[in-house]
Amino acid sequence: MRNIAYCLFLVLVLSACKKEQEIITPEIEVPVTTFTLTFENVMKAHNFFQSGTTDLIQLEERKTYTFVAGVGMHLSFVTMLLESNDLFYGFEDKGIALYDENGVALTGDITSEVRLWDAGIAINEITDKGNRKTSRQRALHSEIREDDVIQLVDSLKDDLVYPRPDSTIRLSLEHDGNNQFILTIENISSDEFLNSTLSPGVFAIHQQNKQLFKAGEKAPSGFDAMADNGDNAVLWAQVSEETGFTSIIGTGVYIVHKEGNPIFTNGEQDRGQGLETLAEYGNPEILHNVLKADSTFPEVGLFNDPIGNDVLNLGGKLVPGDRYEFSFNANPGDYVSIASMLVETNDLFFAFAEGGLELFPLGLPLNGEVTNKIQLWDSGTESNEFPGAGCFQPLRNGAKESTDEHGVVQPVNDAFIYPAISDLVRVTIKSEN
Ligand SMILES: [Ca+2]
Ligand SMILES: [Ca+2]
Ligand SMILES: [Ca+2]
Repeated sequence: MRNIAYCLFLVLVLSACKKEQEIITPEIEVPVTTFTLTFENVMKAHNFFQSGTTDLIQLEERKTYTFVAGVGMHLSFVTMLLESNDLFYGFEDKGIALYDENGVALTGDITSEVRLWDAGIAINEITDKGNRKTSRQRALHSEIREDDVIQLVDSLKDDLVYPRPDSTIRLSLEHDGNNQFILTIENISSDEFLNSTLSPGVFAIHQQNKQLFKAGEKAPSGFDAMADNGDNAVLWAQVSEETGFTSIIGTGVYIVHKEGNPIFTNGEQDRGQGLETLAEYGNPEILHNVLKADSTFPEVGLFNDPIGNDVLNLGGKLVPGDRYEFSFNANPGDYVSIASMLVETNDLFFAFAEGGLELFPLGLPLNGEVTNKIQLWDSGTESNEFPGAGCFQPLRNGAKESTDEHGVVQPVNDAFIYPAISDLVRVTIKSEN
């Protein structure tokens, strides 16, 4: 229902005339303006948190790859066995869990997790000697296509003998005690079983429900070029496109106010009114109650009812693609301030610049996109970790005690890289009266 209220607005007319002249004070009715603010999560729901390429690895060579991963994340990789038609190494198709249920990182020799897969692209031939050069394979592939699905070589119904993974490749993991891993891939193949180079490949860090490939399905198109001539460029283009930071956004609080900073002051410590809980856990209740208790603020509210495809129903939190919409009344001279957590961080929140958003610039009600007025703030109450992977961040913190930052509220300024604000949220405001 359209909310229209009216108030009396006194216009004071200052007279330059003589004192005894009567001051005219006409009463003019000025309608209260209703604003609707839309706060949208525009992040891409990436399949992979991090990814990278692996090199061509010759006999007796070893290569290392560094990546960051948080509790709950999995590692997948793919490298073709060049002395074959379309065989490749990987883990089980869901990847391997990088941490156990107690949050302990997987380290040491993980070769026993490696599987030899058939990409289903080419008919397999004997792989015992070095007569399956990639140049010849290309010709074979163009004529004979297996046109089948990815499956473990163990389940193939042919008479060929395939080398065990641990006779050809060795993988190990190191962990720095925080969230950085080093993966080592070593080519240990020999004439005894199969002497083969490992093709340039791809690795990816992802959640449990994401995969680099799927058993029983056709190989992704990039597998073709890898099987043909060890070219990982097509697969890498796909994987890197699907890689990046993504996050839900916490339920938030809004407040209409006059000039000033009702929620925080740039460069000063958090006031202890609930911003810490909002910024660290995405819970705005305490801050909302504190602001609501102050009768000088007639318009204080929560935004916690996403519009869109919130099938996950994460307690009102905002998944990529969804938006909040909320309305409030305001008069000339009013500002609006908001605060809402970027959940895949320790204590970062979205807010307008200090002092809020001016709702009547030049006396006219504000309309249009205001994303460029939004900043990502650090509440200074918890030490920052790698965005999306830190063990004290809400989706991974379990019962762990976080580290107090003893800092001040300020625009985020740490060692990590964050997407541009316009790649995280889109904020628009619409007025009517
Ligand atoms: Ca095959
Ligand atoms: Ca912080
Ligand atoms: Ca804290």
